[in-house]
Amino acid sequence: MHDIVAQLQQTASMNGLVRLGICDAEPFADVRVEMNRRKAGGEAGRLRFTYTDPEVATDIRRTFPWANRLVVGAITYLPAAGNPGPLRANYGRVARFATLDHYQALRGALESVRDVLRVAGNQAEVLIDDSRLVDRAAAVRAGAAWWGKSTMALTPRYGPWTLLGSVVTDAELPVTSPMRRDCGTCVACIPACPTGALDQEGTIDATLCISYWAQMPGVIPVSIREAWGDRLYGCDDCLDACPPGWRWLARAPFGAGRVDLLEALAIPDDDLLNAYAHFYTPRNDPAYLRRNALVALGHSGSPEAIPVLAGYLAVNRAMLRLHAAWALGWMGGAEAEAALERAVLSEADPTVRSEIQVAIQASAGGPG
Ligand code: B12
Ligand code: SF4
Ligand code: SF4
Repeated sequence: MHDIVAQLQQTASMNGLVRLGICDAEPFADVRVEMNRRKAGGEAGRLRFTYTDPEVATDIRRTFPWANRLVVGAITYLPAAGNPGPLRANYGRVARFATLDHYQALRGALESVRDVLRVAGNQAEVLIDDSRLVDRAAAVRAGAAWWGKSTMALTPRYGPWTLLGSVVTDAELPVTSPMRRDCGTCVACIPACPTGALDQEGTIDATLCISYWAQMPGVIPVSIREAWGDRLYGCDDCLDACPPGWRWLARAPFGAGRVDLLEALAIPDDDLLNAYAHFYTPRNDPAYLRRNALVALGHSGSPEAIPVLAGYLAVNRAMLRLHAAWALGWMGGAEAEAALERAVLSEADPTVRSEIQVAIQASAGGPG
């Protein structure tokens, strides 16, 4: 038995996993209670994934009745994912977990772990970011990480900069102990969150989280747009603030993970979707990538961005006209105001029209 554990550990590290732990497959009853509480209180918003059915997500035997163990792996996407550095005109930021399809490397590594188990005659399946398992709960139980107040699972040396996945198996493997660590008196992530989504109890109101809105359909609430900054996808502020990850983060090269927003807004739909195929884009509708880019451009746009935003005041999709109007209002100035004044004359949609009117007021007070 110890031979196979040693083999699993060796396979894991040879394939780039920074941590491997093993836990039992009993239901995560406390996680289920917390998920149902958040669903009932509205803090899960319109999240699907694990929230589609918390009973299933917190009891792996509902999916795999033969499950005995979860072999949990963590991979780090730093330093390769880089550090976007300070704001750059007309550029946006992608959260590091999504600068590339880092899940691919995790999947490859866990498939190798799975194969070791299968060759030894066991059943084994890989689950990553799957609606049937809460990855962080498994990682914490298996001693691959500990809970942070940001709700991130933190791993020694790498802090929050990991992605997590599991191999579920019927093998009777010895389990690893959970880590005896916690955040102590640190609360750095809580004020670092630009929207106040976190609290000291280690919980999150997803409806306030920028990362949530970057992957939700519909109109982004104004308060979230204002806090959005130059993000195209995801948010790393609570991770950046987390001291256990600082030394690892310091190795990341500056300037990586920046996206030319003017280009993103100019290219055809298919090219845009292909460029960001590894993002979770609602309904695979490129309009939501454009929506995010418009809000980001409102924060990082130079005068060169104004004609591009003005062009979006004339597109067919009301949702895009609305966000373009907001971005022009947020940038402010005479040129933005003139574009909005022209657009309001022909705008037929009452919601967009009133957004344009608000933006005209805002732009009049803007930098110019
Ligand atoms: C839904 C989801 C989201 C939602 C909701 C997040 C959330 N916290 O629930 C949104 C869209 C907001 C999101 C954002 C992000 N996500 Co996400 N997401 C998921 C997903 C699909 C399910 C998460 C889930 O079911 N949570 C259930 C709830 C109940 O868990 P929890 O929030 O962690 O709550 C626990 C803690 O609060 C703890 N707790 C309770 N009380 C207390 C008290 C104290 C003092 C402490 C310390 C802890 C504590 O117990 C709670 C219950 O167990 C998982 C993949 C998966 N299948 O698991 C990825 C996952 C969690 N996401 C991930 C990532 C990388 C992110 C982002 C960093 C991406 C980004 N850069 O934009 C952000 C981080 C935002 C944040 N602070 O959480 C990684 C996290 C890796 C890690 N090392 O933790 C995961 C595991 C994906 C993966 N396979 O690697 N995500
Ligand atoms: S990802 Fe950003 S918005 Fe979401 S909780 Fe963390 S800091 Fe707040
Ligand atoms: S910033 Fe501090 S409180 Fe927040 S998760 Fe990291 S160690 Fe915990």
